[in-house]
Amino acid sequence: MTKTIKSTICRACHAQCPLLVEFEGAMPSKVYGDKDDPLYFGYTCIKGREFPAMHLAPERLLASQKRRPDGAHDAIASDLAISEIADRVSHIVAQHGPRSVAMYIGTNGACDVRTAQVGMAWMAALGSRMIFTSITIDQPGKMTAPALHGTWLAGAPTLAHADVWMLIGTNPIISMNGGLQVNPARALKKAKERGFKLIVADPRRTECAREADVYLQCKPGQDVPLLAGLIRVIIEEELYDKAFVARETANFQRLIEAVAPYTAEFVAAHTGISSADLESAARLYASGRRGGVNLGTGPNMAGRANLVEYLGKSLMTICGHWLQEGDEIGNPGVLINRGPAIAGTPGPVPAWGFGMPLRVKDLGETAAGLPTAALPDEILTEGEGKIRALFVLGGNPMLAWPDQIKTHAAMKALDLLVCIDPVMTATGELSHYVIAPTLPLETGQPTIVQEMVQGAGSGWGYPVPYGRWADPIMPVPAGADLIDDWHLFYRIAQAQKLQLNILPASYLNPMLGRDYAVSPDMSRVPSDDEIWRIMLNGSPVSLSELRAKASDRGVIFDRPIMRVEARPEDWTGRLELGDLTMMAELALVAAEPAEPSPGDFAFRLVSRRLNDMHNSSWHFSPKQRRRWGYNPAFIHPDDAMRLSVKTGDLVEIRSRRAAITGVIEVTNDLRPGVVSMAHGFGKNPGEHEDPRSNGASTGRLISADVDYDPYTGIPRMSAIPVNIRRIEGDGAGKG
Ligand SMILES: Nc1nc2c(c(=O)[nH]1)N[C@H]1C(S)=C(S)[C@@H](COP(=O)(O)OP(=O)(O)OC[C@H]3O[C@@H](n4cnc5c(=O)[nH]c(N)nc54)[C@H](O)[C@@H]3O)O[C@H]1N2
Ligand SMILES: Nc1nc2c(c(=O)[nH]1)N[C@H]1C(S)=C(S)[C@@H](COP(=O)(O)OP(=O)(O)OC[C@H]3O[C@@H](n4cnc5c(=O)[nH]c(N)nc54)[C@H](O)[C@@H]3O)O[C@H]1N2
Ligand code: SF4
Ligand SMILES: [Mo]
Repeated sequence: MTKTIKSTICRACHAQCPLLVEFEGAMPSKVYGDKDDPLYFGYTCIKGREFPAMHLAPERLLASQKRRPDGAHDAIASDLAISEIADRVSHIVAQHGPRSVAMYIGTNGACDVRTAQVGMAWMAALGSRMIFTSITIDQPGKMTAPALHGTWLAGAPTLAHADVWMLIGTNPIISMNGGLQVNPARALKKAKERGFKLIVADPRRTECAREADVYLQCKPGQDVPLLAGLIRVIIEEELYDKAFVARETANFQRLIEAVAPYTAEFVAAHTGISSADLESAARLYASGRRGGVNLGTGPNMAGRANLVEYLGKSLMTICGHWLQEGDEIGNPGVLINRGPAIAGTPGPVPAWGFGMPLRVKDLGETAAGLPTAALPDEILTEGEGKIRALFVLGGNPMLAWPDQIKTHAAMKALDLLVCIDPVMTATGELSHYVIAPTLPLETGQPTIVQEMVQGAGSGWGYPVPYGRWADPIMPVPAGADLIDDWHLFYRIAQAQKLQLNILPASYLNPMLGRDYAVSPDMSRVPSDDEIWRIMLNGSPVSLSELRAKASDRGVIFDRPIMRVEARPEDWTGRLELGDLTMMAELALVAAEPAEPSPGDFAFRLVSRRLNDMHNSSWHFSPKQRRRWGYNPAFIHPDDAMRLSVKTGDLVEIRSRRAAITGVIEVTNDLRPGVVSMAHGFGKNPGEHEDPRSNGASTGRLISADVDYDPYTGIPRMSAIPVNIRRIEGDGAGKG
């Protein structure tokens, strides 16, 4: 059989690594990285190498599904499904108004930018603002903190231009969570060769922690004391950038006073980090001329997302670690327009308290969007404005949203639940319709996702003007009835006689993108080429140029060099170091006791990612299951001894909310007293569960109603107090 090699981009996560796929006939036989790629240098992971095979997986839906009254699903022609859904939505809107229709954009909805943009255009045409995303159950502080602190327009240095970096509760070598660039292990090695220093704080000795110059194995849920302690040392030892603080910030004095209670003793008692280690981390961080701080899901989920990210930004600011006048901007933009590179900030903007209020828990719009953790309440609370229809774009609420029990009740209460998903998921099982989509390697795509994430933190996005287009390399399976995800919303709009106005993805700020929005001729569905032209309308490099120059391999485009400009003399914006809400929260934490009272739950369950799995996606891949098809409950050997358990044993993990069955994995990497588990596993409540085959839902242990953030609604999803006890038997049974 003839062998052909095709080049494409992986989209099993947001990192968009180049893949070379060998085909024997129609079957992908081998997948590897492209060593000659000028930025990724051949990097791939097992999820990416399995990605082409997933397109042909027997579990994949080849037709859309409609739920029968008995709960089972039958195949339905996509044309019919779309017209039935359009009718049901029109009926719901006629009876209850547009607000009764909501949309949830999950990780794969966000990665397929066309679906998110067309979906949002349809919601706007319908008149509903009820758009939710995974950001508010992920790292909401990434959006709220820059609002409270002010965004530095020049941005942060990339890894290549920094001397020092701090990672707190994030492990980008595995997660690609940003900061260390694409091919993070290589980028880190190169930086270390020229003397770059790394500080890592995590209760788990992660892949990044192994590379750290200073590693702090902190207690989970204590990042506020840790960060406040670091800031206090830097201020007390006068290691901060006095000129920058004087020139560019406001209310430094408030910060000085607010961190004063975070003495070395206080920090040691709360975080388990000695004063010597705290000081060496603070001194090392402040010694750099340019640096970055990245916080990940750990600290954002452990109770104080806004404050930890705010302190992370403040730490960078007092050290003057942002890019300064004359510094070169690594990536002036290829598919995304970068804002002006000015050494200044417009100052803080509201992080909440604007836009559309929710009906529940006094929550509303925030800089991170609407609070997803409160969406079940919006569905379950009777009265005007109740949400009755939900569209899920490449997400899986049943295995992702906190408080699985409440989410289950909400999903069952909907008049219409539609998800677009290539497989029958836990959420799909409860859906009235599951729309079966084409997959990324069957349609063309550019490297827009990895470029889009640039706003999320220091070192995120591409460090250089890299771009790539990938043509489809696999045919849609023969006999399948699939649609490109975005067609669903476009065709519902057609059926409802709505005119769409589609914003491009080339502007991160929708206000700036407005001028490039396109109102297509609704009498027909745009072609693939047309929709990408709409997405890239106004982009620095056009779709035609991208295709012409970068179809086989990624290219570093020859873009004019961009340097940070001085701000005008009369500029008034300042970085806010003393936001009053954040200062009040610092005072609250300073009054918290270090140890939980006796009788409290003995362990803290922390979140983590597994190398071989991405959230709840593609868990059936035999290669990705090689090590674990489930989500092990990692604990320290001392804890295993105390609980009389060994690797492979079953335990009950009980929180105040519920209990799940976990499979023990003993590891030296964890801090004692901590149990570490990935999310996205298990089944719906009440279904037959086998912990050794499907794992368990950590979301079931979470309550959305206690210990939640008063602005973004995110409840405690890491550092959850739990108890663990050994159980006998195979652990299979009703969840
Ligand atoms: N307890 C706990 N809960 C958590 C977290 C945690 O750490 N702990 N993490 C949170 C975080 S960070 C996030 S982002 C959310 C994730 O929240 P979600 O995005 O809701 O969940 P995923 O599991 O990523 O769902 C992805 C879905 O996309 C489908 N899919 C895969 N490929 C494609 C495709 O090409 N097209 C389409 N249409 N669908 C596709 C998959 O089958 C899967 O059903 O979960 C959050 N929940
Ligand atoms: N392989 C793989 N990659 C992924 C994903 C995946 O499921 N698998 N998911 C993707 C998604 S949706 C996201 S949002 C990103 C997330 O990316 P990251 O945030 O980098 O996720 P993790 O690798 O879990 O790193 C979080 C770390 O926080 C630590 N931690 C937990 N609680 C605390 C705490 O209270 N304080 C501190 N300091 N640390 C704590 C955990 O031990 C863990 O090492 O990863 C993405 N990439
Ligand atoms: S890191 Fe993400 S994009 Fe890269 S190969 Fe793995 S799954 Fe694919
Ligand atoms: Mo996430």
